Amino acid sequence: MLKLPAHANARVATIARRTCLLKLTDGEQVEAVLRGKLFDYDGSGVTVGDWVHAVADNGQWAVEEVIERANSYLRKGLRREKQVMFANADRVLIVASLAKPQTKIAAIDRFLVAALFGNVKPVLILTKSDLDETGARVKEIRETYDSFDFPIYSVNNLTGEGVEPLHGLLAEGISAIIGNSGVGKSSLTNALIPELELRVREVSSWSGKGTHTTTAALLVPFGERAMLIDTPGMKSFVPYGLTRENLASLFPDIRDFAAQCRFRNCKHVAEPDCAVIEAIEEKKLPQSRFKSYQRLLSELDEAF
Ligand SMILES: Nc1nc2c(ncn2[C@@H]2O[C@H](COP(=O)(O)OP(=O)(O)O)[C@@H](O)[C@H]2O)c(=O)[nH]1
Ligand SMILES: [Mg+2]
Ligand SMILES: [Zn+2]
Repeated sequence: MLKLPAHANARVATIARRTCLLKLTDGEQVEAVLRGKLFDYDGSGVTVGDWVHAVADNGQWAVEEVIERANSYLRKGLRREKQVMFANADRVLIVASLAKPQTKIAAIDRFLVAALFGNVKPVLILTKSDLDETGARVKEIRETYDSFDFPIYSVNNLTGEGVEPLHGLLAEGISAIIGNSGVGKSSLTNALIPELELRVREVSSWSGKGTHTTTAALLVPFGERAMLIDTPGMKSFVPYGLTRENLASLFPDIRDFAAQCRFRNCKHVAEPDCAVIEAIEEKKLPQSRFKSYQRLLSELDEAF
Protein backbone atom coordinates (compact mmCIF):
# COMPACT_ATOMS: atom_id res chain seq x y z
CA MET A 1 0.00 0.00 0.00
CA LEU A 2 1.20 3.46 -0.88
CA LYS A 3 1.76 5.70 2.13
CA LEU A 4 0.39 9.16 2.76
CA PRO A 5 3.14 11.66 1.95
CA ALA A 6 4.08 14.21 4.62
CA HIS A 7 2.18 17.53 4.33
CA ALA A 8 -0.34 16.18 1.87
CA ASN A 9 -3.81 17.01 3.13
CA ALA A 10 -6.02 16.04 0.22
CA ARG A 11 -6.35 13.79 -2.76
CA VAL A 12 -7.79 14.78 -6.14
CA ALA A 13 -11.11 12.96 -6.69
CA THR A 14 -11.80 14.40 -10.11
CA ILE A 15 -10.83 17.39 -12.16
CA ALA A 16 -12.43 19.66 -14.74
CA ARG A 17 -9.99 22.13 -16.17
CA ARG A 18 -8.94 24.53 -13.42
CA THR A 19 -11.14 23.27 -10.66
CA CYS A 20 -11.07 19.97 -8.95
CA LEU A 21 -12.93 18.01 -6.36
CA LEU A 22 -10.74 17.17 -3.39
CA LYS A 23 -11.12 14.51 -0.78
CA LEU A 24 -9.54 15.94 2.36
CA THR A 25 -7.71 13.56 4.66
CA ASP A 26 -10.48 14.05 7.24
CA GLY A 27 -12.95 12.65 4.68
CA GLU A 28 -14.65 15.89 3.70
CA GLN A 29 -15.15 16.63 -0.01
CA VAL A 30 -14.51 20.17 -1.22
CA GLU A 31 -14.18 22.03 -4.49
CA ALA A 32 -10.83 23.73 -5.07
CA VAL A 33 -9.15 25.89 -7.68
CA LEU A 34 -5.67 25.16 -9.01
CA ARG A 35 -2.88 27.68 -8.76
CA GLY A 36 -1.74 28.72 -12.25
CA LYS A 37 1.68 27.13 -11.96
CA LEU A 38 -0.02 23.74 -11.65
CA PHE A 39 -1.90 23.86 -14.96
CA ASP A 40 1.09 22.23 -16.58
CA TYR A 41 2.28 20.08 -13.68
CA ASP A 42 4.54 17.30 -15.00
CA GLY A 43 3.72 18.12 -18.59
CA SER A 44 -0.01 17.51 -18.45
CA GLY A 45 -1.50 18.93 -15.27
CA VAL A 46 -2.92 17.64 -12.03
CA THR A 47 -4.67 14.29 -12.20
CA VAL A 48 -7.04 12.03 -10.30
CA GLY A 49 -5.30 10.34 -7.39
CA ASP A 50 -2.75 13.11 -6.93
CA TRP A 51 -1.85 13.95 -3.36
CA VAL A 52 -1.90 17.70 -2.91
CA HIS A 53 -1.42 20.38 -0.32
CA ALA A 54 -4.50 22.60 -0.31
CA VAL A 55 -5.32 25.69 1.73
CA ALA A 56 -8.62 27.42 2.50
CA ASP A 57 -8.92 31.17 2.34
CA ASN A 58 -12.32 32.67 3.23
CA GLY A 59 -13.94 29.34 2.46
CA GLN A 60 -12.33 29.06 -0.98
CA TRP A 61 -10.01 26.11 -1.30
CA ALA A 62 -6.94 26.27 -3.51
CA VAL A 63 -4.39 23.62 -4.46
CA GLU A 64 -0.95 25.02 -3.68
CA GLU A 65 1.27 22.07 -4.41
CA VAL A 66 1.20 18.62 -5.94
CA ILE A 67 3.19 15.99 -4.08
CA GLU A 68 5.57 13.96 -6.20
CA ARG A 69 3.77 10.95 -7.67
CA ALA A 70 4.61 7.45 -6.55
CA ASN A 71 3.36 6.13 -9.87
CA SER A 72 1.21 7.17 -12.79
CA TYR A 73 -0.72 5.66 -15.66
CA LEU A 74 -0.10 7.37 -18.97
CA ARG A 75 -1.71 7.35 -22.37
CA LYS A 76 -0.99 9.22 -25.54
CA GLY A 77 -3.69 11.68 -26.62
CA LEU A 78 -4.89 12.32 -30.15
CA ARG A 79 -2.24 15.01 -30.63
CA ARG A 80 0.37 12.61 -29.24
CA GLU A 81 0.38 14.54 -25.99
CA LYS A 82 0.97 13.02 -22.60
CA GLN A 83 -2.16 12.32 -20.59
CA VAL A 84 -1.87 11.16 -17.02
CA MET A 85 -5.03 9.13 -16.51
CA PHE A 86 -4.46 8.68 -12.78
CA ALA A 87 -1.69 8.58 -10.24
CA ASN A 88 -0.79 6.87 -6.96
CA ALA A 89 -2.94 3.77 -7.44
CA ASP A 90 -2.06 0.60 -5.55
CA ARG A 91 -3.11 -1.49 -8.53
CA VAL A 92 -4.75 -1.27 -11.91
CA LEU A 93 -7.40 -3.79 -12.86
CA ILE A 94 -7.06 -4.44 -16.56
CA VAL A 95 -10.47 -5.65 -17.64
CA ALA A 96 -10.69 -7.81 -20.75
CA SER A 97 -13.62 -9.86 -22.01
CA LEU A 98 -13.33 -13.47 -23.06
CA ALA A 99 -16.01 -13.11 -25.74
CA LYS A 100 -18.47 -10.60 -27.18
CA PRO A 101 -16.18 -8.83 -27.80
CA GLN A 102 -13.15 -11.04 -27.38
CA THR A 103 -10.41 -8.70 -26.18
CA LYS A 104 -7.25 -9.27 -28.20
CA ILE A 105 -3.96 -10.11 -26.50
CA ALA A 106 -2.60 -7.03 -28.28
CA ALA A 107 -5.11 -4.84 -26.44
CA ILE A 108 -4.27 -6.39 -23.06
CA ASP A 109 -0.59 -5.85 -23.83
CA ARG A 110 -1.12 -2.13 -24.39
CA PHE A 111 -2.69 -1.69 -20.96
CA LEU A 112 -0.04 -3.92 -19.43
CA VAL A 113 2.81 -1.94 -20.97
CA ALA A 114 1.38 1.28 -19.52
CA ALA A 115 1.18 -0.35 -16.08
CA LEU A 116 4.77 -1.56 -16.23
CA PHE A 117 5.97 1.79 -17.60
CA GLY A 118 4.21 3.77 -14.87
CA ASN A 119 5.00 1.36 -12.03
CA VAL A 120 1.41 0.49 -11.28
CA LYS A 121 0.80 -3.14 -10.27
CA PRO A 122 -1.32 -4.88 -12.89
CA VAL A 123 -4.14 -7.32 -12.19
CA LEU A 124 -5.89 -8.99 -15.11
CA ILE A 125 -9.64 -9.54 -14.91
CA LEU A 126 -11.27 -11.66 -17.59
CA THR A 127 -15.00 -11.08 -17.83
CA LYS A 128 -17.87 -12.99 -19.48
CA SER A 129 -16.56 -16.37 -18.38
CA ASP A 130 -20.04 -17.72 -19.14
CA LEU A 131 -19.38 -17.06 -22.83
CA ASP A 132 -16.12 -19.03 -22.81
CA GLU A 133 -17.89 -22.34 -22.32
CA THR A 134 -14.95 -24.64 -22.89
CA GLY A 135 -12.54 -22.39 -20.99
CA ALA A 136 -10.24 -22.36 -24.01
CA ARG A 137 -9.75 -18.60 -24.05
CA VAL A 138 -9.00 -18.38 -20.32
CA LYS A 139 -6.44 -21.12 -20.75
CA GLU A 140 -4.85 -19.39 -23.73
CA ILE A 141 -4.55 -16.11 -21.83
CA ARG A 142 -3.14 -17.75 -18.71
CA GLU A 143 -0.50 -19.45 -20.86
CA THR A 144 0.33 -16.21 -22.64
CA TYR A 145 1.21 -14.53 -19.34
CA ASP A 146 2.70 -17.59 -17.70
CA SER A 147 6.06 -15.90 -17.16
CA PHE A 148 4.46 -12.92 -15.40
CA ASP A 149 3.55 -12.96 -11.76
CA PHE A 150 0.45 -10.79 -11.82
CA PRO A 151 -2.85 -12.30 -10.70
CA ILE A 152 -5.46 -13.31 -13.27
CA TYR A 153 -9.13 -13.65 -12.35
CA SER A 154 -12.01 -14.80 -14.45
CA VAL A 155 -15.52 -13.65 -13.62
CA ASN A 156 -19.11 -13.80 -14.72
CA ASN A 157 -20.56 -10.40 -13.83
CA LEU A 158 -24.12 -11.51 -14.46
CA THR A 159 -24.14 -14.24 -11.80
CA GLY A 160 -21.28 -12.95 -9.65
CA GLU A 161 -19.35 -16.18 -10.19
CA GLY A 162 -15.63 -15.62 -9.54
CA VAL A 163 -16.18 -12.13 -8.14
CA GLU A 164 -15.82 -13.07 -4.46
CA PRO A 165 -12.00 -13.49 -4.44
CA LEU A 166 -11.68 -9.92 -5.71
CA HIS A 167 -13.13 -8.47 -2.51
CA GLY A 168 -10.00 -9.29 -0.56
CA LEU A 169 -7.80 -7.77 -3.21
CA LEU A 170 -9.75 -4.52 -3.35
CA ALA A 171 -10.38 -4.14 0.39
CA GLU A 172 -7.45 -1.80 0.91
CA GLY A 173 -5.87 1.00 -1.05
CA ILE A 174 -6.72 2.40 -4.43
CA SER A 175 -7.75 0.24 -7.33
CA ALA A 176 -8.11 1.75 -10.78
CA ILE A 177 -10.20 0.07 -13.45
CA ILE A 178 -9.21 0.25 -17.07
CA GLY A 179 -10.25 -1.46 -20.29
CA ASN A 180 -11.94 -0.91 -23.62
CA SER A 181 -15.64 -0.06 -23.87
CA GLY A 182 -18.03 -2.98 -23.64
CA VAL A 183 -15.78 -5.39 -21.79
CA GLY A 184 -17.87 -5.22 -18.62
CA LYS A 185 -16.18 -2.64 -16.39
CA SER A 186 -19.44 -1.12 -15.17
CA SER A 187 -20.99 -4.55 -14.69
CA LEU A 188 -17.94 -5.63 -12.71
CA THR A 189 -18.02 -2.61 -10.41
CA ASN A 190 -21.75 -3.13 -9.89
CA ALA A 191 -21.15 -6.76 -9.01
CA LEU A 192 -18.31 -5.84 -6.65
CA ILE A 193 -19.64 -2.72 -4.99
CA PRO A 194 -23.39 -2.32 -5.42
CA GLU A 195 -23.48 1.12 -3.79
CA LEU A 196 -20.79 2.42 -6.11
CA GLU A 197 -23.06 3.55 -8.92
CA LEU A 198 -24.60 6.15 -6.63
CA ARG A 199 -21.19 7.33 -5.43
CA VAL A 200 -19.94 7.66 -8.98
CA ARG A 201 -23.02 9.69 -9.86
CA GLU A 202 -22.34 12.03 -6.94
CA VAL A 203 -18.81 12.72 -8.16
CA SER A 204 -19.69 12.93 -11.84
CA SER A 205 -22.63 15.25 -11.14
CA TRP A 206 -20.12 17.65 -9.65
CA SER A 207 -17.98 17.58 -12.76
CA GLY A 208 -21.07 18.00 -14.93
CA LYS A 209 -21.69 21.37 -13.26
CA GLY A 210 -18.83 23.01 -15.13
CA THR A 211 -19.33 24.26 -18.64
CA HIS A 212 -16.90 21.61 -19.87
CA THR A 213 -18.01 18.10 -19.19
CA THR A 214 -15.06 16.19 -17.87
CA THR A 215 -13.61 13.10 -19.39
CA ALA A 216 -11.42 12.67 -16.35
CA ALA A 217 -11.39 9.62 -14.17
CA LEU A 218 -13.37 9.56 -10.93
CA LEU A 219 -12.12 8.49 -7.53
CA VAL A 220 -14.76 7.08 -5.23
CA PRO A 221 -14.36 5.73 -1.72
CA PHE A 222 -15.93 2.45 -0.67
CA GLY A 223 -15.68 0.21 2.36
CA GLU A 224 -13.44 1.23 5.27
CA ARG A 225 -10.09 1.76 3.64
CA ALA A 226 -10.54 1.49 -0.09
CA MET A 227 -11.13 3.64 -3.14
CA LEU A 228 -11.83 2.94 -6.74
CA ILE A 229 -10.77 4.97 -9.75
CA ASP A 230 -13.24 4.66 -12.59
CA THR A 231 -11.74 5.66 -15.93
CA PRO A 232 -13.78 6.92 -18.90
CA GLY A 233 -14.64 4.44 -21.62
CA MET A 234 -12.32 4.26 -24.59
CA LYS A 235 -12.19 2.61 -27.97
CA SER A 236 -8.43 2.42 -28.26
CA PHE A 237 -5.48 2.94 -26.01
CA VAL A 238 -2.00 4.13 -26.92
CA PRO A 239 0.62 3.99 -24.16
CA TYR A 240 2.75 7.10 -23.71
CA GLY A 241 6.50 7.34 -23.29
CA LEU A 242 7.63 4.31 -25.27
CA THR A 243 10.97 4.40 -26.99
CA ARG A 244 13.00 1.88 -28.93
CA GLU A 245 15.19 1.57 -25.85
CA ASN A 246 12.60 1.07 -23.11
CA LEU A 247 10.11 -1.03 -25.07
CA ALA A 248 12.21 -4.18 -24.71
CA SER A 249 12.26 -3.86 -20.92
CA LEU A 250 8.45 -3.60 -20.96
CA PHE A 251 8.32 -7.02 -22.61
CA PRO A 252 10.45 -8.93 -20.10
CA ASP A 253 9.49 -12.31 -21.58
CA ILE A 254 10.81 -11.29 -25.01
CA ARG A 255 13.83 -9.51 -23.54
CA ASP A 256 14.93 -12.69 -21.75
CA PHE A 257 15.09 -14.59 -25.02
CA ALA A 258 16.53 -11.65 -26.98
CA ALA A 259 19.50 -11.64 -24.63
CA GLN A 260 20.43 -15.01 -26.12
CA CYS A 261 20.33 -13.98 -29.80
CA ARG A 262 23.66 -14.30 -31.61
CA PHE A 263 23.64 -10.63 -32.64
CA ARG A 264 23.26 -7.93 -30.06
CA ASN A 265 21.25 -5.77 -32.44
CA CYS A 266 19.15 -8.70 -33.66
CA LYS A 267 15.75 -7.54 -35.02
CA HIS A 268 14.36 -11.06 -34.64
CA VAL A 269 13.27 -11.19 -38.27
CA ALA A 270 15.55 -13.53 -40.21
CA GLU A 271 18.90 -13.36 -38.44
CA PRO A 272 20.80 -16.59 -37.78
CA ASP A 273 20.65 -17.98 -34.24
CA CYS A 274 17.80 -15.73 -33.21
CA ALA A 275 16.65 -16.98 -29.82
CA VAL A 276 13.34 -15.13 -30.09
CA ILE A 277 12.31 -16.83 -33.35
CA GLU A 278 13.47 -20.14 -31.90
CA ALA A 279 11.43 -19.59 -28.74
CA ILE A 280 8.32 -18.83 -30.80
CA GLU A 281 8.86 -21.97 -32.92
CA GLU A 282 9.28 -24.07 -29.80
CA LYS A 283 6.18 -22.42 -28.29
CA LYS A 284 8.14 -21.10 -25.34
CA LEU A 285 7.17 -17.57 -26.31
CA PRO A 286 3.63 -16.82 -27.53
CA GLN A 287 3.53 -15.49 -31.07
CA SER A 288 0.87 -13.00 -29.95
CA ARG A 289 3.30 -11.35 -27.50
CA PHE A 290 5.88 -10.89 -30.19
CA LYS A 291 3.25 -9.43 -32.53
CA SER A 292 2.25 -6.92 -29.84
CA TYR A 293 5.87 -5.96 -29.39
CA GLN A 294 6.43 -5.45 -33.11
CA ARG A 295 3.21 -3.49 -33.47
CA LEU A 296 4.16 -1.10 -30.66
CA LEU A 297 7.64 -0.79 -32.12
CA SER A 298 6.19 0.15 -35.51
CA GLU A 299 3.99 2.81 -33.89
CA LEU A 300 6.85 4.66 -32.21
CA ASP A 301 7.03 8.32 -33.14
CA GLU A 302 9.61 9.08 -35.80
CA ALA A 303 11.04 11.62 -33.42
CA PHE A 304 12.37 8.93 -31.10
N1 LIG B 1 -22.59 -12.73 -20.66
C1 LIG B 1 -22.00 -11.74 -19.97
N2 LIG B 1 -22.24 -10.46 -20.31
C2 LIG B 1 -21.64 -9.49 -19.60
C3 LIG B 1 -20.75 -9.77 -18.52
N3 LIG B 1 -20.28 -8.60 -18.04
C4 LIG B 1 -20.87 -7.62 -18.78
N4 LIG B 1 -21.69 -8.14 -19.71
C5 LIG B 1 -22.48 -7.40 -20.73
O1 LIG B 1 -21.58 -6.70 -21.59
C6 LIG B 1 -22.12 -5.44 -21.98
C7 LIG B 1 -21.14 -4.32 -21.63
O2 LIG B 1 -20.98 -4.25 -20.22
P1 LIG B 1 -20.55 -2.92 -19.47
O3 LIG B 1 -20.42 -3.23 -18.03
O4 LIG B 1 -21.47 -1.79 -19.81
O5 LIG B 1 -19.12 -2.64 -20.12
P2 LIG B 1 -18.17 -1.36 -19.97
O6 LIG B 1 -18.36 -0.55 -21.22
O7 LIG B 1 -16.79 -1.90 -19.90
O8 LIG B 1 -18.55 -0.62 -18.73
C8 LIG B 1 -23.46 -5.31 -21.24
O9 LIG B 1 -24.48 -5.69 -22.12
C9 LIG B 1 -23.34 -6.32 -20.11
O10 LIG B 1 -24.58 -6.84 -19.69
C10 LIG B 1 -20.51 -11.15 -18.18
O11 LIG B 1 -19.74 -11.51 -17.26
N5 LIG B 1 -21.16 -12.08 -18.95
MG1 LIG C 1 -19.08 1.40 -18.47
ZN1 LIG D 1 16.78 -12.33 -32.32
